[in-house]
Amino acid sequence: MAMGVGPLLLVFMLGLGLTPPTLAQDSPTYKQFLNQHYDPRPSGRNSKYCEKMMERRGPSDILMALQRTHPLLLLLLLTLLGLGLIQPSYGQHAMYQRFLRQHVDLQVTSGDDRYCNVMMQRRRMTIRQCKPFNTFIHEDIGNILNICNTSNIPCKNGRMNCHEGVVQVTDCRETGGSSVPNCRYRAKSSTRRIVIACEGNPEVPVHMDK
Ligand code: PAX
Repeated sequence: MAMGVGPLLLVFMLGLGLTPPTLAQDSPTYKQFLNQHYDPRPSGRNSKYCEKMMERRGPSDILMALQRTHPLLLLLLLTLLGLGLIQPSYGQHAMYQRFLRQHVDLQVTSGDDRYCNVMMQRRRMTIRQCKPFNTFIHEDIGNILNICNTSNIPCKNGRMNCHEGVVQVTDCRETGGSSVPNCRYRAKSSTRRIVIACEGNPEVPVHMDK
């Protein structure tokens, strides 16, 4: 049953030809490149798109940490993911982080016009344009997360992932005649009903609906 060298040589040549692309596709550098520079379906080419994508795809600590992680740890991570014991979602995590940045301030219980002027700038909502309206919630994060555990109600866009609760807030509304970089706001502090959209498992807030 002697096998000629021909077939072996063919397998060897195919291996040479096929292996590099496969390795390249698995390469963390290649994946990072795709994450940072590739978007097959852009939702727009304006500043809002850039801001959103930079937030979602910007330097990812998670990705970099993964690249340094030992393969066995990665295997463990994948096993846990497979078993459904952990369910992280990078996009969702970014949306939750954005919600915290834009809508949560535990430092105070109410704010005046000056508060809005400072906070809207500090929380990066006055970079390319003055965000017209924004609510800061002054409530423990546990209380805010608990709102996600209340019954589902319809959101403005018709989705059924909204929830309501009563919290202390400062609503910041842009005043007429204000413009970048001197965005000016009128504050209204109150204890009021808010509606937030939540996603994930466990559910976390990702959008302020009312
Ligand atoms: P957003 O930009 O509307 O939504 P905001 O707080 O910055 O929120 P991208 O990828 O950017 O499109 N979204 C949802 N995700 C999950 N589930 C539901 N139901 C849902 N609805 C929207 C942030 C992201 O959440 C997505 C949405 O597509 C975004 O993802 O309010 C305008 C802004 O004013 C704030 C909230 C809005 O900014 P609008 O036009 O909806 O009335 N705002 C509004 C506020 O701060 N306080 C308020 O009381 C109200 C009414």
